[in-house]
Amino acid sequence: MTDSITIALSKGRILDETLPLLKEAGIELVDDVKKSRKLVFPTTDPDVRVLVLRATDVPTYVQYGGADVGVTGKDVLMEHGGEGLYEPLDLNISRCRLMTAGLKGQPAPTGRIRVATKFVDIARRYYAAQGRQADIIKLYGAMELAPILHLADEIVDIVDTGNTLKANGLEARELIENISSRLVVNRTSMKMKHGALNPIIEKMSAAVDHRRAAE
Ligand code: PRT
Ligand code: MG
Repeated sequence: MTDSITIALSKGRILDETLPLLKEAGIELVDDVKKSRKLVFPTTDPDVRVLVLRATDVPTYVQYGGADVGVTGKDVLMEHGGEGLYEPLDLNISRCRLMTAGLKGQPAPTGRIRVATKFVDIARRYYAAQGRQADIIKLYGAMELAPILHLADEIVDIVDTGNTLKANGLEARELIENISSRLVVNRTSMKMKHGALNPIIEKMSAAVDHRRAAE
């Protein structure tokens, strides 16, 4: 029992890119995740099971040992803080950028500004490090609306192609961080289940390298 492994995956876009990597590490889900309402999935390895969670809950599950290993975005990890977690592997998937953005052609006013975001801690740290005064407004989605409706001067959000910003009359301003999904491991599991975890980490790492080489 000690060496059975629970892996917490992020549902949504990250899941689609994680499953092939896991497969290359020899772990395949028995059921079709997309069609199932299950939260816990058995795999082709009887000692490995998979949880499919909201991305923001993955670091929490791994931190408290509800899962030994997890996959989630660096943005989510930065906002969580990463306590109790090792981050041994950059999976190089679901890449995007965490940026500030605002109305096109209208730079933020000098002095105290309002910033709308779901990344409250990241935004607070970023503006403080810039020496700019910012009141952070927490939103859970559709951040692009905030500048349009004068709720905020800027937003902090994920940008990939930039199409969403453009479609809403916004433009990206400053890069806060380049983002990709990461493998995270519970600190205690890393010590106690080293024998079972190491081959998984190594095989996933090899799969990532193999893909990088093909890029
Ligand atoms: O719905 P929920 O609140 O749970 O989260 P979510 O919808 O953000 O989850 P999901 O499944 O989209 O995955 C989120 C994770 O994927 C993030 O934590 C990132 O690590 C990663 N990721 C990669 C992205 C994107 N690319 C991305 N483009 N997350 C979100 N977007 C969104 C962005 O928020 C914006 O609305 O796509 C839009 C921007 O895309 P472009 O191409 O128009 O610039
Ligand atoms: Mg979504």
